[in-house]
Amino acid sequence: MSLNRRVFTQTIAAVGVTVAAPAMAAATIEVTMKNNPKAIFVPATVNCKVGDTVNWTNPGVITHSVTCDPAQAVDKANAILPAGVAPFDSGNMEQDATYSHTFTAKGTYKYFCKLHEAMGMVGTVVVS
Ligand SMILES: [Cu+2]
Repeated sequence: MSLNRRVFTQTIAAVGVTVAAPAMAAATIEVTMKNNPKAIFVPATVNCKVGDTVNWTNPGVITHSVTCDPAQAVDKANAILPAGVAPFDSGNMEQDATYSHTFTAKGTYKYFCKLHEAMGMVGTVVVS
């Protein structure tokens, strides 16, 4: 009986460690929309972990969007989501607008700006 009790205690301790790990350090990564010399996301590629948030800011006077929705893309290669993940879209972002999205599934996300997709205003978020 005492052996079973010790094993039980060790199991609880192990579970405690496992539960504690994901609670640490969810990060927020900043991406800026820039207009010069052309409309781009900076940085164009972001690497993050499950649970992290990406925060986009549009500091300029030209309207942009953060759109990760194949239904709205002219070129479907510009809007890629991991299987089963719902599309997301900031809508139009005027000057000083911000938009945040928390990534809860691993995979590669390709998104674009609805107004400047044809100019190559595209970005990538890789979630590991
Ligand atoms: Cu744009």
